[in-house]
Amino acid sequence: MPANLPAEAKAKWLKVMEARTPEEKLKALQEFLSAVPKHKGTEKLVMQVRRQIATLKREIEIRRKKRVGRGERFFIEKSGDLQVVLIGEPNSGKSAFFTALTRAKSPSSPAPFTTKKPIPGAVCCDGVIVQLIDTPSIIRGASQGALRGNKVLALAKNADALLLVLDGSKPLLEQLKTLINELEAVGLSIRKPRAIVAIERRSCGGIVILGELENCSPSDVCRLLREYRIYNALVKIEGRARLEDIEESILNPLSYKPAAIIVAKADLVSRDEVNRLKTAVGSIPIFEFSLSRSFNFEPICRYLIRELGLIRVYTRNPKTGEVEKRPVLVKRGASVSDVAKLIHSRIYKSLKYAKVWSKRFKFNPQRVGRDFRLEDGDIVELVC
Ligand SMILES: Nc1nc2c(ncn2[C@@H]2O[C@H](COP(=O)(O)OP(=O)(O)OP(=O)(O)O)[C@@H](O)[C@H]2O)c(=O)[nH]1
Ligand SMILES: [Mg+2]
Repeated sequence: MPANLPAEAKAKWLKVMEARTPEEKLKALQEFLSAVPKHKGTEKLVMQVRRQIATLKREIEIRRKKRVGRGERFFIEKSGDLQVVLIGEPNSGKSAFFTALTRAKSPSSPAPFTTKKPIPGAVCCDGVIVQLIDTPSIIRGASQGALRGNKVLALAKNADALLLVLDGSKPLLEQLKTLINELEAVGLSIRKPRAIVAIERRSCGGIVILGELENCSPSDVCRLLREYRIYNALVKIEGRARLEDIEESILNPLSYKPAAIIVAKADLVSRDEVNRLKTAVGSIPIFEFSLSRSFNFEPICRYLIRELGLIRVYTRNPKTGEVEKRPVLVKRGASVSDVAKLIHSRIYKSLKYAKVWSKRFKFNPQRVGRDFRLEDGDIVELVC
């Protein structure tokens, strides 16, 4: 223990030593770290504590996964094009929202915890079928298993996207904070990171970096990884990563889960509350829902598709000229042959060219080759 630490930090260190469970120890270490002054003299200590925190988080996550595996299963098999899970505190209005949008029924009542199990339903938007899942409510401590919240969070992890349902009759930011904290505790972030960094540890081969760096060099990254005793790894970067993004992915690896916010019971919400929420969430969209008004799901669907990096491509039958109402969802940047591969291996193999109808063309259709990159909303006729 360095002698020059302030008394507050020393007292917090005692708490670390007294901690009995990994969760207590993690909390105590985090509090200790925030009490340590950050300067050259404490650099090593800070690094060491951060490493301990990262290891503990990994251990807790492994134990939590084992716990989730026990007892009744909440898992719901994916169907349709996207699986979207509702997450919210008790009585926030999830089931009322779910029942208004889908043909499935999920009882809604003034008593909290009415929903006991996840319930799937479906919504169709522009031909895209979204599987919506109503869930039991979560409370603070859900990630630690409170009221089986860990199972609901496991559903969130498996989903393609989330809708965070906030009760419009209650303070909105507090609810959002609880939901974000619980999601982050299981490794999910609803904020789009500047860069997505994945570090795959390997047994040999040194450090290999795939992707772009900003304000740092590959040797800075290697030095940083060595400080965390990572000598062999594949570092995959989507976007442009700074050194702090790489460090964050070691200390607190969060995976991005696209999400939108639903302010339910909008008939009871205060405009000030909504404005405060808008300022706080930045680019995450907010939609207001009330049982007394109709609701359009399409803007949500379009937003989630975009955030997931997908595009909708509609196929046209060459014989009948009919355009399929259900689009094929493919990764942004997909080519004509990627779509052909999804439809049938025979079509993929014998594909000669395609005709494409697109908003970006002056004249439609245009004849294009296999490698032509498609865009959202394009209509494609595959010619074999
Ligand atoms: N005024 C108003 N009340 C609503 C609205 N939507 C839901 N409620 C009421 O809010 C209460 C809770 O709604 P639920 O849909 O059951 O909420 P939940 O999030 O599913 O709650 P649990 O599953 O019990 O945790 C019910 O009494 C609903 O009638 C709304 O738009 N306006
Ligand atoms: Mg419910």
